[in-house]
Amino acid sequence: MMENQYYPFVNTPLPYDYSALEPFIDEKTMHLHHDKHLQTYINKLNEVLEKNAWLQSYSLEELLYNLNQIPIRVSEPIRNNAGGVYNHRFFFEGMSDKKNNIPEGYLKKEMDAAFGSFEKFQKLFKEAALNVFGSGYVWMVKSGRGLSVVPTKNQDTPVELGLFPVLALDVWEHAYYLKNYNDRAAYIDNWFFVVDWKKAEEKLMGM
Ligand code: MN3
Repeated sequence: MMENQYYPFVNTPLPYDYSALEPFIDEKTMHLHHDKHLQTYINKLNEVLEKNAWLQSYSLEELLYNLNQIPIRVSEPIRNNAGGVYNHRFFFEGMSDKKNNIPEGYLKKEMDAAFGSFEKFQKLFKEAALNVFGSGYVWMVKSGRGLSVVPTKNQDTPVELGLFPVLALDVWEHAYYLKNYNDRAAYIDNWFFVVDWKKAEEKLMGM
């Protein structure tokens, strides 16, 4: 489970060293991404909640799940900034220095049922990631119909769609331009080497 689910939000440390994902994702990008980009979402989320104290008892996921019950003046900055915190934490937690591991056990069984094979999943996921226009994420999510691949725009989350996220890939340019410039395909290929499939299986099993 993610730590620090309630206001005031703090930038919890990465679950690995900044250089742990080298050579696939570089240390400088990880510093920028975690310490600058995620920190900004945390600061802005705290600012919104400071001015709207009635929302301070909501967890991060509750804020996102209940967006349509929050007045639009507040729900837009919540969508962007609570989403930015949730999505980045999910993305960072889904990677590890266990390079080149593959889905196993229950996760493999569910993925094979949904996509046919790991190779077919990778092809589908990569296509979806390349097709995100502008900024956003690609997710593997669980719903009543099993696993599927779903893109989201900006800092929108699958949580507000009632979907259960298992795996996230951040395809905002800030996630890769220092290393891969505008080559999103190279970034996606590199990311596959550092996906923590054990963590994805834990998410799937609700652990
Ligand atoms: Mn990002």
